[in-house]
This record gives sequence, C-alpha cells and structure tokens, in this order.
Amino acid sequence: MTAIVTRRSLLIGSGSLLLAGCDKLTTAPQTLDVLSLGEKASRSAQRWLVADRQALAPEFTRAEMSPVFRVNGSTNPRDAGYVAHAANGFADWRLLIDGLVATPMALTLPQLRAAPSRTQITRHDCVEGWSAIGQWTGVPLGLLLRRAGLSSNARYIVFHCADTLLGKPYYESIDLVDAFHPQTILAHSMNGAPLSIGHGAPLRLRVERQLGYKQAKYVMRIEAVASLAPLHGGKGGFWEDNHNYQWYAGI
Ligand SMILES: Nc1nc2c(c(=O)[nH]1)N[C@H]1C(S)=C(S)[C@@H](COP(=O)(O)O)O[C@H]1N2
Ligand SMILES: [Mo]
Repeated sequence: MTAIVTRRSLLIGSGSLLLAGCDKLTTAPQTLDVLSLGEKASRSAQRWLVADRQALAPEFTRAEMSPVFRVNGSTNPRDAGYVAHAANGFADWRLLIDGLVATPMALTLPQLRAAPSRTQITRHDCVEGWSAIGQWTGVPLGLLLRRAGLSSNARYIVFHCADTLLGKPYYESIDLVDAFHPQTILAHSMNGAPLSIGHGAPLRLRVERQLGYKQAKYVMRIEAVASLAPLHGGKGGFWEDNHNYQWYAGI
C-alpha cells in the first residue's frame, strides 16, 4: 500500500514514470483493488499530464532576443571525424536516421535546408544558471520520423553527437511525446544564419520543453530504439550517465 502511494505520487511529476508505473501496477494482482478505486482520478491526471507534455514552450519576439547567446559544453570539437567534416564545409556530412525504422535515411545538409522548416524564438535554460533567447530554424523531427517510418516497438529517439567530453561520446535521448512535439526541430540555422560551430554546426536538436543539456549539438545520427539500457551508461544521455542529471529535464 505504501509502495503504491509512493509510486502514485511519483506519477504526478513525469510522463515516463507514469507509463512505467502503470505497467508495474497492472501486472501486480494485489494492486487491482487500489487501481479501480483510484482509476477515475488517475485517468484525469493522465489526461492532464499528456496535455501538459504537448503544450508549447513560450515563444518570444525578435526584440526580446538576447544580444549575446553564450556557447557551452563542447564549443569546438577536436574529434577527428568532426574536424574533417568542418574542414570541407560539411559537404560529405550526412545525417543518419536508423534503428527501429522502416526506411533508414542518410540526408545531406542541402536536403535538410530544403525540407519544410519551423522558425521559433525560445529561451534556452542551462542548469548552470544562465538563460538566453534565440531564434532557431530547422526541420521538425516528427516529419523526418514519419518519413523514416517508426516501428511500433520504438520508444525513444537517440541523438548521437560528433563530440566527446572527457573522453566520452556526447549523446542524448527523448521519448516519442517530445519527438513529435511541434517545437522539436533539428536546427540548421540560428538567428537567421547557418549554425556556427560553437552552437553545434551543422545540426543540433531543439527540444524546447527541456533544459539545455538535452539540446544535443553536432548531431550525426538519430537512432530509434526500444530501450535506452544498452546504450553507453544506460541512462539515456552523457550528463545522465556521468553526473546523475535527470533524464527527463522538463521545464
Ligand atoms: N554535443 C553536445 N551537445 C551539447 C553540449 C555538449 O557539450 N555537446 N552541451 C549541452 C549544454 S549543457 C548546453 S547548456 C547547450 C549549450 O548550447 P549552446 O552552446 O548553443 O549555448 O548545449 C548542450 N548540448
Ligand atoms: Mo547546460
């Protein structure tokens, strides 16, 4: 009983915990009575949570854009593959989309620039205690995933980056609610110009409902997976694996 109450109070904070919690609750027969008692409340909480996850992050006007948007984390990757791509203007660079998809893809930068795009002026919040408002233009991730044809067993989208920090590859991951959120884009431009190396050239993720460390820069490969456990440290991201940051960094 106590365990169930604890789990239920956890449900309020996070959509992914909600799903994990529901799986466990429904498979444990001794919890069924409690479930039916709380079912009505739980359903409306669930509806509220889903609606909350789909809400848009605030967008700003051009006048509100920060005069300086600092760079953070990797700002000039020295990793051999990346250096070579940067040296020839990313002409041979390809974005790979693979994993649990019907049609793996390899997209050039011109193809991504020519694809339908969304432009948004949003606030970036870093856990280190700074924020900046900038304008991002890029391809909605959901559009690419629909084209690739996500398999029904795909649960997470993983972003493999070109850089390493302290010898470990940077990567990040999000669930499908965020992947198909309308403001989740693969940005090739910032403030009306091609993305600079400092800000993640040639392509970076903007997942506007989450904190700065989820905004993967230098994205090389997008992989659809059923579980995050087999990847790197198993917690779904560089900071999650190495510094115990939360996987779901919702704001
Ligand atoms: N590949 C990669 N992505 C990354 C990082 C990084 O070091 N490598 N740092 C993260 C952190 S902590 C922040 S705050 C933002 C910084 O983005 P900016 O350099 O455009 O300000 O990128 C995030 N994405
Ligand atoms: Mo950050």
